[in-house]
Amino acid sequence: MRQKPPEPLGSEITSESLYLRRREFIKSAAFFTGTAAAVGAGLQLLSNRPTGGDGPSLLATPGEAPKVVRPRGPYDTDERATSYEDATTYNNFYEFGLDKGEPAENAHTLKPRPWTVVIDGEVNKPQRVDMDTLQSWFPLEERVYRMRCVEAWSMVIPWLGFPLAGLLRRVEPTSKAKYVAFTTLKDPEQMPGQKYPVLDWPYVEGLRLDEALHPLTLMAVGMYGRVLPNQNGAPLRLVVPWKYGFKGIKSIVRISLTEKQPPTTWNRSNPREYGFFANVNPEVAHPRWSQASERRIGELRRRPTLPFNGYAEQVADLYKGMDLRGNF
Ligand SMILES: Nc1nc2c(c(=O)[nH]1)N[C@H]1C(S)=C(S)[C@@H](COP(=O)(O)O)O[C@H]1N2
Ligand SMILES: [Mo]
Repeated sequence: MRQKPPEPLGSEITSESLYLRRREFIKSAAFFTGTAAAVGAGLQLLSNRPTGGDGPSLLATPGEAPKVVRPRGPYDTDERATSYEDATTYNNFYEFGLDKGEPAENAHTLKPRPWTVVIDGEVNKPQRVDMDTLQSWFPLEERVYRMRCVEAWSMVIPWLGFPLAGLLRRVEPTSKAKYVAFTTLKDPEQMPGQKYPVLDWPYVEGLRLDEALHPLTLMAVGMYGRVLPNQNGAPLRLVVPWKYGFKGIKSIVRISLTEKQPPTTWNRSNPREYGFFANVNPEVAHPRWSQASERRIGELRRRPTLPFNGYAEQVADLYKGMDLRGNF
């Protein structure tokens, strides 16, 4: 008998009983067989890893000048980047398990190449494109962004990617296009967590078209100068730095322009707790915890959470006249 799925997205102040029920679920459902062995092997691999990661470098292809742009201003920050180790071993990617360490242990089953991305819906030029071709259309930019999870922890991550706006302009949205819908791969063989009804699979997310066209909105293919690790959403993931981390959908296979607001996974799972907009807002508490402060991974003291995660100057205008409490 399959047990009831656990509560969605626990906070860091998840109650002990909830924590235990989650463990129980994982054990009873044999969520991942052979996990213990995999943990041992994974740790050994990690300890042999040079600092800065083990992925192929995107920055230094021999014989080729790196085509990486590093824009400044809001696309950069003086804040210290989270360590590569933390950013790649403390993850949310429920397709590979519910605990923070599980994606790093389990995501080796994901095959990020070959990979096809479909771009369709309200566009003049629908595409079905190979990932390498898609990536070749744009110069890579390095952008150092804060990332604030709805669970009240945060990181600073140097991403490599290109603005979503460039991709959207290339496919020419029609006048009917008002939203952009994103879909993660659905393949329980590659993503074993999809064998369990923890969430409605595949994971889906969405943005209003003006949010998607905002210059801060990034399609990431790498981080820390390297190819994106599987657990961070290889080969293509969304990064929207002024919104809670769950908007940053991983391992994308489809981007559809739509007339109507598309469903989003966490909103579907618990509409009282997770809205469509999910803009970082210290004044609007999650029903189970405050959003006024956060724990920066790698730091001891909590720090205050900033409106729009510190990007208010760039994005507040998108929401002029909107009630940000109702539209949380
Ligand atoms: N497909 C998919 N995308 C996802 C998630 C997920 O479970 N599945 N988790 C989200 C959440 S809650 C967060 S905080 C970020 C975490 O990204 P990171 O692991 O690279 O830090 O990914 C987001 N994207
Ligand atoms: Mo999150």
